[in-house]
Amino acid sequence: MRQRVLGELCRNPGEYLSGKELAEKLGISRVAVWKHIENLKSEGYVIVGVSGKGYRIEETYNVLLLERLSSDLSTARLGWNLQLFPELDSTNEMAKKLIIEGQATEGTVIISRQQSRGKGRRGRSWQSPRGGLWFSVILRPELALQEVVLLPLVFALAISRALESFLSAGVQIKWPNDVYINGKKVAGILLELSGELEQADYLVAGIGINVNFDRTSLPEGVANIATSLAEESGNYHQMDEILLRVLQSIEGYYCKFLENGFEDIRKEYKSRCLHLGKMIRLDTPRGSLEGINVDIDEQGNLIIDAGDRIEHLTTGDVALLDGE
Ligand code: BT5
Repeated sequence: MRQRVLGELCRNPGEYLSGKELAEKLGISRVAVWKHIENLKSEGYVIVGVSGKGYRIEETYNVLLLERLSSDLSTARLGWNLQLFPELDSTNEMAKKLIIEGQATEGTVIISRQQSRGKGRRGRSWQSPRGGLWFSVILRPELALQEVVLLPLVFALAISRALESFLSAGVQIKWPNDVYINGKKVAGILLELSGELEQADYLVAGIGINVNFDRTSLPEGVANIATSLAEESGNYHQMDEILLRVLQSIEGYYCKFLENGFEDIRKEYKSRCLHLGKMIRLDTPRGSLEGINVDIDEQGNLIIDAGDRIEHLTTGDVALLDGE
């Protein structure tokens, strides 16, 4: 019902709807309307109530309406089951819980308006305030592990393509799966698996996109390296449009990858890498390596020419060296 209250308010942006009108439209009591509005406000929706006039919603760009999303979604595999939560610790954790409980199916998408313990890779944390798009897609591809590890690269490419349609700036990738605009991180991906190593059972692709908040609202260390779509484009973006575009793009590249493998999209992936041909340092759990990033190979490894040797590296964090 709360989604229906939101729907009515969003249908008349900038206008007041009285409690009586809302009650009549929704077939519930005025007290029930009031309670739903109070709950929505506590979830962070900006609803202004003026006595004698009624209720008006602001910041409609941050509202996700499941009914509208489902009817506008043109994907075949992903997003047919959309679940929206006001707050979760982590959408990936919720997705994994569904998998353990046997309630998971490929294409289920878990979205949360904010996360209290958003996760990055290798135990790092992901800041997830309201105004961002935080979601996880449950997948069940028949892929061997060496192919699964390519999926974050595939998704990074898909997300960068989708976001580019909302901006005049180019969207780049920092290997393996960070999405950048103007040298700052706008989106990240965390892929987690459940099942046997040989054949992953379910995969959870967690995706975080900074959409409508100012990076200065993030903690200092993160604010310096992050950006958001709103900041880069100078205007707020309708959250559901971004989600639809990103899901469509992910599905497109995912299907392409399942059919033809990574080789088919490697060139496009490389063309977006902000460090290709540049001097970089790769920080890995086993130490750091400096050199020129000369290529990305068919297995998705980063190839570094360290001067005295060529290395193919499977994991790590890329840093551009000064002057690059
Ligand atoms: C990532 O990790 O980039 C993966 C982020 C995945 C987040 C999504 S949100 C939905 C789903 N549910 C989850 O719990 N997670 C996924 P990594 O490459 O390790 O980057 C983490 C680092 O990025 C942190 O150590 C910070 O330096 C920085 N960071 C944290 N929050 C950020 C933000 N909102 N925007 C940009 N950078 C951020």
